[in-house]
Amino acid sequence: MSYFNPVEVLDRERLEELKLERLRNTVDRLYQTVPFYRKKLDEVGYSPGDIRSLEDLRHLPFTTKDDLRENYPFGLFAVPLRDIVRIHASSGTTGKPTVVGYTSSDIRTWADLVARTIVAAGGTKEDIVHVAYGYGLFTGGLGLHYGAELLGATVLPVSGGNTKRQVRLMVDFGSTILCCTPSYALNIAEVMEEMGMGKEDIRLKAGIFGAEPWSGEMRREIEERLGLSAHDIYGLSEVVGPGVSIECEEKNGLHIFEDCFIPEIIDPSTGEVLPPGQKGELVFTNINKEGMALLRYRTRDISRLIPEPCPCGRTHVRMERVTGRTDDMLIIRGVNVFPSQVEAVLMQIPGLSPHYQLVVDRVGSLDVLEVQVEVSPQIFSDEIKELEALQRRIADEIQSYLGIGVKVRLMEPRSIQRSEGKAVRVIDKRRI
Ligand code: DLL
Repeated sequence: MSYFNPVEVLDRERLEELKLERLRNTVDRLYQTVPFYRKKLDEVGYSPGDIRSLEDLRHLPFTTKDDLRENYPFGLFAVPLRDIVRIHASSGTTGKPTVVGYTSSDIRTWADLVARTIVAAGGTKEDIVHVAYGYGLFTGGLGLHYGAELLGATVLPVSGGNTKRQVRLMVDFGSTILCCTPSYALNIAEVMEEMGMGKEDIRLKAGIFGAEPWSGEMRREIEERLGLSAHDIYGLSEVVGPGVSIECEEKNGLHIFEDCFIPEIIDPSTGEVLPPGQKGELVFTNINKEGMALLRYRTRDISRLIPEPCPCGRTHVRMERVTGRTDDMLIIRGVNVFPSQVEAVLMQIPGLSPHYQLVVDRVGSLDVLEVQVEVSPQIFSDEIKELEALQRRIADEIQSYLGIGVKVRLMEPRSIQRSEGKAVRVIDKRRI
């Protein structure tokens, strides 16, 4: 196994010491420098020096997205603005964007984290890293860019969109690592095939895909069509951006870089910390960030921690891939459904394409879920009878796996909008 930073294989005892020291420093510094945190910490009776063990973390207050919005734009920064060298923001579909600031040392730490992820995916300085995440306020493009440069790889800062050009560059320049959302990776595969090319025409060996949930079935489809090994990368702008965690070659959970972030899993309804291995909401505390460090940030992402050691040799704890968020869980007539669960069912049925959308509506007082999925061109030219049989099969399988009745609509090939960044999987008409 190769790794980028020896801290990735630090023995657990020393890692725990490092975490405790950094946690202490962070909390004391925030208490001194961020009025929002001083107030919150005063409310729980905290005084500097109170953190004696990592267990004490659970007595500290949570931070939420609303806290970031209420302190818009720079209220949570822990250093003067003159020390901030970069600002990113996540657009969010409602309300004000959430804003994050980085000092130059934060930018170096972040690049180091991302370099670790590229190495975990098998990358070296010999690679040509094709960055098709969006550049801009979104952290994906610049995040991967700085990490790949620090590693010493050759970076292609293509950004998202203009998919034919992506394919041409990939062929002409011989890109070996593709970084983009999994839905965009499929879009690229599709356009490449339409241009009359296949995986034998490109040199991709690995993909670093994240920023949205995706299923294991989707991974197999991307790996097959692009001829690469796909790695899941996780992160969120509030905490740093991409580089919070990554799948190693074992592809059995994502290593969280604990020298920078302390993860917890809580029960989203009570806020209680759950025992190791249980599923719940992921919470992160920044312990190695100057510009803006968050205490117990509630991500709304659902996962569980995998405490068992990983055969790859990295000592940092793993998290299970994020399959949904507490706020994109659909409740259909009382049953909890995540789009990724529907995706997993759809992708096991031959003749369907991986392009789908879920439309939720309320008819009278009843929630109705319509699953719209594209069929392959061969299926599309089949007899009506066969299409109806396929429709019934999809509805039956969703009923038996997820326990809900759905309406299924088979869509013409290429009729569902393709993603260039984060895919829109759900259209919820109930709120409109
Ligand atoms: O999406 C950062 C990122 C960029 C991660 C590139 C990976 C690659 P935000 O725009 O702030 O930041 O969105 C963060 O996206 O809370 C999750 O809900 C979701 N998300 C990110 N990575 C994954 C993943 C970037 N691998 C939000 N699997 C997070 C599932 C993911 N969901």
